[in-house]
Amino acid sequence: MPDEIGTGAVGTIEGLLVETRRFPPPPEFAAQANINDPSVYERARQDPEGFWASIARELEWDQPWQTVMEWNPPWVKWFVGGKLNASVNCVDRHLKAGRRTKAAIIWEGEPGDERVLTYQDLYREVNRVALALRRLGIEKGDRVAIYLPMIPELPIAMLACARIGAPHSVVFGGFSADALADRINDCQAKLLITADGGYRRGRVVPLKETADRALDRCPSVEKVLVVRRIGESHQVTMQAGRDLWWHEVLAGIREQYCPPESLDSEHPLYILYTSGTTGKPKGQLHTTGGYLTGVYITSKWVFDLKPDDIYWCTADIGWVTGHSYIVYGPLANGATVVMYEGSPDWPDKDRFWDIVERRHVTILYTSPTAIRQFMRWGPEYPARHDLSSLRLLGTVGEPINPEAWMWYHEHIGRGRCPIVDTWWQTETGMILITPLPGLTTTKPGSATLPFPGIEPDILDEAGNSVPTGQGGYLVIRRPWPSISRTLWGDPDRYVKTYFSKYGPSIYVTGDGAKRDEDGYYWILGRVDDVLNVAGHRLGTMELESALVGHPVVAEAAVIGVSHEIKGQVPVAFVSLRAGYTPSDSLAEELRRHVAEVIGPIARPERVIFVADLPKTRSAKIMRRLLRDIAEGRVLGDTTTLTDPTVVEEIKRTWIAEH
Ligand code: 6R9
Repeated sequence: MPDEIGTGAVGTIEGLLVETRRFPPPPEFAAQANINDPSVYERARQDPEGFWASIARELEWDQPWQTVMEWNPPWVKWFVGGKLNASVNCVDRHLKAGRRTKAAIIWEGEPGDERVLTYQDLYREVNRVALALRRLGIEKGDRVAIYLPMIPELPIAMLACARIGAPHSVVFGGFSADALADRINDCQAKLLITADGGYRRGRVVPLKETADRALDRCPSVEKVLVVRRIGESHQVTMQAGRDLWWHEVLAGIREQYCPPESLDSEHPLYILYTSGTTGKPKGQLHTTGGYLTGVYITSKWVFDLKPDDIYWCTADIGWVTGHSYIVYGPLANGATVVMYEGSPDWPDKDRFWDIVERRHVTILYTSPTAIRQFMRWGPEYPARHDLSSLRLLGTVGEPINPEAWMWYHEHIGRGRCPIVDTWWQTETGMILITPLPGLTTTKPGSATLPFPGIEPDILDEAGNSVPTGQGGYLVIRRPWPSISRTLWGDPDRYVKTYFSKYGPSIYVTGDGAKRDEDGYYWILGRVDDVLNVAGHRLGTMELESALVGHPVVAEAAVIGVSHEIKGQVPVAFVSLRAGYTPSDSLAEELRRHVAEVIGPIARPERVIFVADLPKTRSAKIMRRLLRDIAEGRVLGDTTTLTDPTVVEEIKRTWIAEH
């Protein structure tokens, strides 16, 4: 979630960590992989537009496009003149292809209830909800806000919106009333779809009550559709004339079929807000044809989706990972997806492994934050379960520290499964830097190579490509089909944020990266997370990986704190694995360890032991808040944190030690 990128800092980010382990694709995996011909890279390089067009042709179009790509930097359009519908591609198409009785969604609620929807079931529900939306006055182009827990009605509602051409804006169910109201008001949604509640760690999350508080200041919302997830035990207030029960509205729908809108390739599919570290959230606008092409092919090639796979992405649909890799990508491939409502430690810390075992999950996609949490809980939880159904593992969301990668490989993949470390952003819509599991030799901690057709580069301040091994700004030099087209209602901010540092044809990601001698990419973290020690710009990522590489450390966050002489010095916040206790000698040992692994300039000035680190609900460590604490500032926005008490705790520790 990039924010405006500072242009003041000069220098380069130094990549110092060296990783020598290599994991070539297992031969049996490579032999059966959807993509195992390396010439695909060259083919895409020689004719990127032809490459993307050949992929787009695998989708179902009502009308073919005239122009593959129209580029007036920074503005781009894909498959111009083509018409299609995303819900037809994710649902109707599979009925014709013999997948009527195949499970589309295997859903598990936190309390243990379950629902399985075949493609036929999904088709029926999407059509009926689309008809209901039309009956409620929603027309093509109207925005629909969705604030739901992880229940089947969430993907159903999204696909129903797509069917009638009403862009949806999904707001993560953990967001506050203020965050919800800001998003609804920014996109001027006409309808809100919510639920009486959802389950999280055995408790009810009162979504309707939160929505009611938000709606007090959302004049654009005319109607609210309420799904009954909890029922009798959790009463909600229904406002007459505004609020309607989902099941009651659907009971009144007699027809079975809602003709899909035939939409321009560039018709808006959805708006999804990225909460930056400053300023108001940015409404990333994704459109139809290009987005679907990108998520379709990355799902097929990166996750190697096969007809018999049981694919589970553990993200919440409220984030882009859920949009692209629970809903649109896998369903466009006719895959079976697992969807889980609740927390990984409910009723116990082996819930994920229990789901993998019972559902015979073959492909698992999760985040480094989750993996580090599992490491901390200990290998005994996965060890209780038969995980032999797994054949491929993926991660996304943050740089994965090599030690977390190795743990995932050993304790979850049991040494057998390739790991795909996928780098991408809400803005990019699809995975851009990633291994292809049948082709790429992986190195723990590297997202490896650009996906075919993607042209990244790493630049210094002046815009020159940096030499091998040196860090710089990660950019993308040519458009790809699923790039966010603009920020809703704020095109100037779009240009300023992504297309001003190096001119309008170069997309600036906001991440730092380096390339090694094999051309592999190593993401060094957000450029605003770098520190500058005596003129050396260091990515926080490498210091953190060095710390996580020490056997006592569960998680680490490193920040730069002002220092009279050196400019900045690294300060490390560290949480320990179960069974270890903080001590001065341990702090000293960790400082020495970092100096040994990376070099003396990286030695943390201080190591502060904490119970937990502040993380956003999209599983990213919020280093900005740690900097605020360390430099004695008033804490910035904390509404996106998983657990706001964590920062208060750290603040107390910090003050006590000063
Ligand atoms: C998909 C998603 C985007 C930011 C991105 C980067 C970080 C994501 C990563 C990764 C290193 C990976 N990020 N995947 N860093 N390796 N494999 O997370 O989107 O929420 O918009 O965040 O996440 O910093 O710029 P989003």
